[in-house]
Amino acid sequence: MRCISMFCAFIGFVLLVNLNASDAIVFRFTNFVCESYNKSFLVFNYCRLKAVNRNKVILNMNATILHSADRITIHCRLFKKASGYRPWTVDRKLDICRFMRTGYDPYFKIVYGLFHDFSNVNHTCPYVGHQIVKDFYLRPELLGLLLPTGDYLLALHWMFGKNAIDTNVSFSFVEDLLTSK
Ligand SMILES: *[C@@H]1O[C@H](CO)[C@@H](O)[C@H](O)[C@H]1NC(C)=O
Ligand SMILES: *[C@@H]1O[C@H](CO)[C@@H](O)[C@H](O)[C@H]1NC(C)=O
Ligand SMILES: CC(=O)N[C@H]1CO[C@H](CO)[C@@H](O)[C@@H]1O
Repeated sequence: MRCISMFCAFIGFVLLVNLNASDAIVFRFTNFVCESYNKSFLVFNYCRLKAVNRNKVILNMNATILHSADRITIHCRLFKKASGYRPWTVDRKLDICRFMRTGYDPYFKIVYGLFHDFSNVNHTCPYVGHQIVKDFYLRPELLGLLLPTGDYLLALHWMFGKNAIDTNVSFSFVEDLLTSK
């Protein structure tokens, strides 16, 4: 009897973990805005989201860099929505060329880990030509349970030397063990 109830508890645990990793977590994009402040340097051909189903939204981006870029910094800020977006724990500046050589920043490694399979930016500097992010969606299993439930805005301000661009991505992350279909 004891073995059977332990077995049941184990199966229950496995079911809970599986449920937790799929149905019970909603992690999806809600908005995506791109802006280039110097269109002789970089143009966005498109930046868009597409809902595939209720829980899956894919992100596509195509930008063209017209002059080879080898000095790139990025300012990453994460905001959490609570009657307007409030700054939330992540506010970092990063040297992209150094990051692509050494992976030196553990936080940006998480962000990069989420999308590098979906993009052709997986190489060291310089960057020139079409920069593509294709059919990128958020996979909760890669983020673990680092974030509390909520709506977020990840504001990425890029400087290519003196040329600036902004890519702002909003997403929602909802962890709810009691959700049923
Ligand atoms: C825009 O970028 C081009 C190409 O890099 C550069 O020659 C030009 O000076 C930039 N314009 C401004 C206003 O910074
Ligand atoms: C990206 O946009 C450029 C310019 O419109 C186009 O030539 C290229 O084929 C596009 N690439 C993809 C993968 O959509
Ligand atoms: C810089 C970087 O992230 N390079 C990776 C590109 O993708 C290959 C294969 O997926 C990895 O092995 C590299 O580390």
